Amino acid sequence: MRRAKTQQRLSRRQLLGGAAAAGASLPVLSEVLPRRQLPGAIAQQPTPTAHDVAAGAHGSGSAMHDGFAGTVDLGANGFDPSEIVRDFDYGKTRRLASGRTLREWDLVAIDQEIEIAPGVMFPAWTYNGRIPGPTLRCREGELLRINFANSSAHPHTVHFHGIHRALMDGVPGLGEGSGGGVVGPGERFSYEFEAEPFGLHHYHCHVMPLAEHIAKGLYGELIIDPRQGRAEADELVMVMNGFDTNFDLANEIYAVNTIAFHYVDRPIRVKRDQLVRIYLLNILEYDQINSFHIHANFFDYFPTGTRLEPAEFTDTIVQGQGQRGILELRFPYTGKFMFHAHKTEFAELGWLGFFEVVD
Ligand SMILES: [Cu+2]
Repeated sequence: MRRAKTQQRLSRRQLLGGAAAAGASLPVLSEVLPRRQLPGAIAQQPTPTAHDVAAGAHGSGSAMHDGFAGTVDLGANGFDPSEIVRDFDYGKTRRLASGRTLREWDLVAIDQEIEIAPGVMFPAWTYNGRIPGPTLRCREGELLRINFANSSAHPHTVHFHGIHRALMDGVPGLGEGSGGGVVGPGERFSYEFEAEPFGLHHYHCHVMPLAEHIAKGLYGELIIDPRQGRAEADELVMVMNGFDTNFDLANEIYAVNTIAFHYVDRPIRVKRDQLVRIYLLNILEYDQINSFHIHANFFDYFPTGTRLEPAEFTDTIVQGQGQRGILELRFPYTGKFMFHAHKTEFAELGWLGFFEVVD
């Protein structure tokens, strides 16, 4: 088992090494172009993995901005990363007798197959039929209630990052006697806690084996806005993730918001000089780090979004799993600007996109 995994990882390194050498003569944007060289390298591999299939699926296209050949059937998936990137779910609110706001959402765990790169299917587990799950958004100090229903064939929970009682932690063994803990197939549980502290948080399933329950797709962002709010901006959600398509405990496909190279094919359009705010989360399983790099620009970085003053002004940040932060930037020039993991292996396997800056 371990040997097979090592071999597959080795073959992936070999693939990338050969590809990089083959792409060395390319003049610009060579970080994308080496993928074009992969089919030749794949021919030498004895046992094609799903990654090989994905890599081989793209042809020798002339443009550097089509990622893989072919397109993903977003309609069949039931979600579109171009919509997810600006989709904030404010739930339903009502005013309690105390004067406080109660904000409520429904989350359902569902087993479903999704296409993560052209022709590459993945047997996913989702919250509300999408990966990442809905970006839950609220304001500091509100009372939050998340009504979770498990429609999957497997036990799940929702574990929120934040400050709350143990019963509301979504962890197996904590609260089964009170209806909490593991939520079995067909069961329900409502998580209730106060929105604190303000910042960018997230939620994910916490059932064992934990790596599998996260890697299958059960995660999403939770944004708690500060009481005073933040400056008006074009706000974007980016969840850095990946997929282990051959179940060897290593990822074959990487992405931001699930679909490999999606924002290469469909760049994120933003306005010149407008403030852009990115809510960035790394939920990637199996790899130790992930990163975000913007070309031809710099951003203010607010780790976890829990302070209103930026901690750094940079063009590259690194996040371990579960780390997240808010990025703020403006684009002074029109044109296309690349963003990608500066873990370049991930960029070559799907975690790469473009902003298109317009007047
Ligand atoms: Cu789970």
